[in-house]
Amino acid sequence: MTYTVGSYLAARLSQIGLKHHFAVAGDFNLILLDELLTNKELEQVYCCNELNCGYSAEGYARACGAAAFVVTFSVGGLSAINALAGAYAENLPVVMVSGAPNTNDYATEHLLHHTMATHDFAYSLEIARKITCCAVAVTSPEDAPAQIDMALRTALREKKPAYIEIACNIANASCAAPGPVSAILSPVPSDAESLEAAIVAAAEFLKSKRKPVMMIGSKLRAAGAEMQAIALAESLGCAVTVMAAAKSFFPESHPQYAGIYWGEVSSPGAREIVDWADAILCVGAIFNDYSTVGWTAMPSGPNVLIADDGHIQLAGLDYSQVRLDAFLSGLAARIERRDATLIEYRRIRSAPAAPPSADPAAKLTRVEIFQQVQSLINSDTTVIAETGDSWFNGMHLSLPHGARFEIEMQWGAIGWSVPATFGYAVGAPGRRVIALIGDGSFQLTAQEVAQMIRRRLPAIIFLINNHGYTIEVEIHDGPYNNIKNWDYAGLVQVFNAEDGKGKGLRATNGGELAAAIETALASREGPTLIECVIDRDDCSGDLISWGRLVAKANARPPRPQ
Ligand code: TPU
Ligand code: MG
Repeated sequence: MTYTVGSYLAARLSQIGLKHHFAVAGDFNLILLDELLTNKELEQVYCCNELNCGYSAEGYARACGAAAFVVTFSVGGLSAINALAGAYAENLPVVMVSGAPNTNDYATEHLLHHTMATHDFAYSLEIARKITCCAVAVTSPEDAPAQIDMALRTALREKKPAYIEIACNIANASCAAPGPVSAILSPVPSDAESLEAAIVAAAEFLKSKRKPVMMIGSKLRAAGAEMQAIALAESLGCAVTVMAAAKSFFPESHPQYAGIYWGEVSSPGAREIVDWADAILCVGAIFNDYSTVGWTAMPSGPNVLIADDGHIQLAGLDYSQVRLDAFLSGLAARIERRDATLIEYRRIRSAPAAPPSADPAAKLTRVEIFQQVQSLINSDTTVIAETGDSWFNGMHLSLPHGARFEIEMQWGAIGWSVPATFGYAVGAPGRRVIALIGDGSFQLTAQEVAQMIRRRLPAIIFLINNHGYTIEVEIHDGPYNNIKNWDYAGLVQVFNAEDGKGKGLRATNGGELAAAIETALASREGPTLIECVIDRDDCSGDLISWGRLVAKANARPPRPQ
């Protein structure tokens, strides 16, 4: 078989396990798209715009471990930058492939369309360098295989996005055949001495403690160490709390699960048990202003052990080039049982009282919505929670074994969840994908519902219409938090046009919501959007408390000079 630069890229994407790539066409990438289409193992999936295309790939990477998307030069690529930087923040290997100008036009007096009418064509690559772990421009078929391999290898190793720009007249040029895929997939091993030293030091540290607790963070999945974290937890026997951004990365059905740790807005008992502990094992944690609730809940000091992929810190010691999976499983084999925090957690946790069933004709409330959403969640469900009160409402959902939860808490860009739901559903067709989205967020990327309709994906979108940017209202209110209302349910009809099977429904009371959910479950040939209409001030108590503390952190005056 002979290869072109484009079919080489397709072969590599397929070899690393992708079955799809996302795309928006443009003249600089059309030949490349043709070449990608020659690979029958790889399906091309289209999006309405490049930002959504990037988020779709980001959602796909959450389901499948990696993703790729193709855009045209500059006008496409710059739109997708937000999603690419988001993939960096969220530790997802998303590869953005951009078409690029004909090589004959570089370093000439020519001006090109889709540029700023200057002779600089390098700015896309330069911007990409800032927000990816590897950015390459392919302008010769001889160099293409090595450049493509380097970008894919770096992205997969670092769990960060990469950028590959391919000149439009190179995409179908002949190039060498790919070698073994292990050149891209082989992992970087730990430094054996550092690993051993880190395990010995951590085992000593734990031996000197009576009440250790584990805290699971969102970098655990990227490190591929979820099973090893369970093994360590079981060997230690302690309580295991999970940070909000890592919900579902440690199973909530596990007997040692001790709730969501999120400072003042933790689930019952989780904050108390962390405060009570004499050692905190932070595994893949990210402590930022939001996760520490405006810097009010930041574990620090000599009792904290920080375990990240590539990096272990404790008691004034620092070990680098240590793989997290190897560290956790190595440590699990060397420690003594320390279950005091689990016993204490079971004493202090107070199960939240189940709200009384609402009159089906009573005006819809947030509490009623989430009670009904809860009853939908089974082991095949993935919940996707958008920035807004959906973050806080989502935290209260209890996940049975196998259920997954996706949240974009580090990047926190509203609008992410509509295309991410689309991408996730493309990547995980067997799962029930449920999205929780506020009205304000939905307005940024609404059109991607059309692609769910096009591919007949039965995702269920709960669009919470509280008539505004409520999360911002709770941080700081003003006229800018009011938004134009839409007929959200009616929008689905617009997207259906002549051939779509999507459903748009509106619920203003519990009875209507229950009926809408039944319709959604029976609907296998397209998405269902359920607009849930509630009062503007009907938000979670956690959002109010968190918003007050975040506002306080934002309002700190400048330090005196
Ligand atoms: O439930 P609720 O009302 O809080 O959610 P909704 O209606 O989706 O409103 C979200 C409001 C919001 C804004 C405007 N949350 N964060 N922001 C700031 C923001 C602006 N632009 C981007 C791309 N991301 C943001 N987080
Ligand atoms: Mg809203």
